[in-house]
Amino acid sequence: MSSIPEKFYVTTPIYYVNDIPHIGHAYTTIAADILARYNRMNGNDVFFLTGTDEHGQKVEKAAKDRGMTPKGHSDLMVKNFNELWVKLNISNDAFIRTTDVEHKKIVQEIMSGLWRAGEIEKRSYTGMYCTPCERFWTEKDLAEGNCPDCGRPVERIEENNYFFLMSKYQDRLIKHIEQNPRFILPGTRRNEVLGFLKNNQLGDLCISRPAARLAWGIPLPFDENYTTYVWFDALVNYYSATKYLAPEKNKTGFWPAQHHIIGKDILTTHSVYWSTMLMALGMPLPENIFAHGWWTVRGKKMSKSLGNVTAPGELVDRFGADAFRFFLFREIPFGLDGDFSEEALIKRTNTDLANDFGNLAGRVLTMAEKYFGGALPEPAGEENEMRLLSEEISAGFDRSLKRLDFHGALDEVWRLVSYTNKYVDSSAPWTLAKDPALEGRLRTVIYSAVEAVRIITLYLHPFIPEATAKLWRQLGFEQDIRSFGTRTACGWGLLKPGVKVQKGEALFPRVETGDPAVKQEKQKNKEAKKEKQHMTEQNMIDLIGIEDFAKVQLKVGLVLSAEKVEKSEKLIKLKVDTGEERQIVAGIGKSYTPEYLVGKKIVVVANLKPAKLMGIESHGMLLAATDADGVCSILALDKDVQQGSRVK
Ligand code: ME8
Repeated sequence: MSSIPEKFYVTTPIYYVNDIPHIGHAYTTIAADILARYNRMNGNDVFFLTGTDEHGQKVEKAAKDRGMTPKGHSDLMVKNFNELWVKLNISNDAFIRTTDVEHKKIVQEIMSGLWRAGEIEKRSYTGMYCTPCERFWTEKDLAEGNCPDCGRPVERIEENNYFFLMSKYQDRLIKHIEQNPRFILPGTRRNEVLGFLKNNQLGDLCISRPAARLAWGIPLPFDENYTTYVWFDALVNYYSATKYLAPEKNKTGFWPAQHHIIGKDILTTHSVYWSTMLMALGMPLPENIFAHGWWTVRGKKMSKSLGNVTAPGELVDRFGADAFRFFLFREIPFGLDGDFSEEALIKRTNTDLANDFGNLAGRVLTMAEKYFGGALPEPAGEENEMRLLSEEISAGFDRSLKRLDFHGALDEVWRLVSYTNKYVDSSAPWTLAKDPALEGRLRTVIYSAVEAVRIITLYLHPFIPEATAKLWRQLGFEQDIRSFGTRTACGWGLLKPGVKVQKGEALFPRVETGDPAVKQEKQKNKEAKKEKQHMTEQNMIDLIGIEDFAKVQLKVGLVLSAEKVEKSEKLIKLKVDTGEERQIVAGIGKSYTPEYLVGKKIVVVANLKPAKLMGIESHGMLLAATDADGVCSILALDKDVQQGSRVK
């Protein structure tokens, strides 16, 4: 590790205070926490920021519904976030609120600067406005007359407003994304943004709301009849916090951020609005924006009306913060969507934490106590393979965390967990202990197993801080685990023979499924299954025989080229190689950019009669699924299969 501390600035979105925090909010915040802890352990100068977004119509409305002032409502809601972060062992260095006086002042300074520099213009504007999303849309953006994001009705509004001249930065932004492959991650999200920017004319951004319509926000410094658009105010938090909330020793030196961690829902505002705002201000862009995937609960969107919003605080009370934190990052690769269920959480806790890791730590410490009175024995030799594995993991662990591949980092650690479990089983210290001639071997086995547990403990600390801090003390360390670095202290042999180790209570007691709460969860799952079965039965009324299905010829197709059909929002014209070249017109333009599709292997109905869509011939049909929320996903293949192959 380099001895010069590097600055490491990581942020989460600032969450709206119109709702209570749920698993999704916890997810992003834990991700940032893991990175912050890992960087602190390795001697970097860390600033980890989270906070709340308190202005705008959503919050004003939520407060009104409760008969409160927006500020009073926000003060109460902020408590929910802060309490949850304490419960989850979130180690944020600061908590920003957009109602902070200092933040408001900085937003106004930035606004004035942009106004003076001619980056903002006043114009008359007519647009379709979605109140819940606080966004204007053009008519062609609308989905069947409704907001394309939330599906709710929009209102036509005409008014004078101020516009940030975002459009002029389009080419520079494309270049920046192309030249900085890590700027937007994962790669699929990067391609999405690039596709969008290359295929659409970027508009200017309306950054004001008439104060008469929306008073709850920061007044425009150059026109008091207007309030700053909530996103313009919110995005500035990442910079303003460095000015008044950053740790004293590096005040003002933290910008630009290393990582803005966000969910995929707010990728455009971050990658397009925020980046162009920074360009206009002549400020450096963040190094990376990482847009992670979406959590659902039993396949459904979390929503109050569906009654499936699982409160993370309750899960922590029942299963512990470590189990919850671990589950979220062990279960699903960061970037992909995931489905949450208590059953899966319990399974992970019991297998990985209780059995694999907890048991291993428990039994090696018990044996050290039993055979050596708790004094770590001097090994008679070195276990080279184990040492090499622990060194190999160190590189892999670092590489993974640099890419925010938490899942990959845990996979690396689990290689050592599995290896050590097998090592203990096959070395059978209980047999060695019976034969005094094998005492040297017994010393080597116990020392090596305890040393491996120590290394694993250190790696896991950013993920499961509570249990690992306890275990660290059981391993004989007086100094806090946080003062050891994964890069330096994970080297083999740091544990000195003679040190007193001791077994404590089980770190991860198995979750017994006889627990009434667990039973209740099982019951819920049963009901969900039943409902699904019922739906499937309903869908099976029109049964077809295999001979009917055989009439449909499905083939693998390679997309050779794709382009939008003019004057259509939905249609994309594709040239596809299905063994023979054909033209297909598909209604997937709202969900996919043509660029994304080129080079993809898809599934095509090959023996469909040709049809004309908006005057263009289509020879076949591409298969895609669309759910109740309008999310559309094309059927692609998970292995590379030759185009033209039959799908049966
Ligand atoms: O958008 N799965 O705030 P917000 C995964 N105030 N992550 C989820 C999630 C889910 N189901 N639901 C929410 C805002 N999240 C703005 C941000 S930033 C300058 C302003 C997480 O309260 C995820 O990080 O709606 C998502 O981007 C964020 O919460 C949205 O939080």
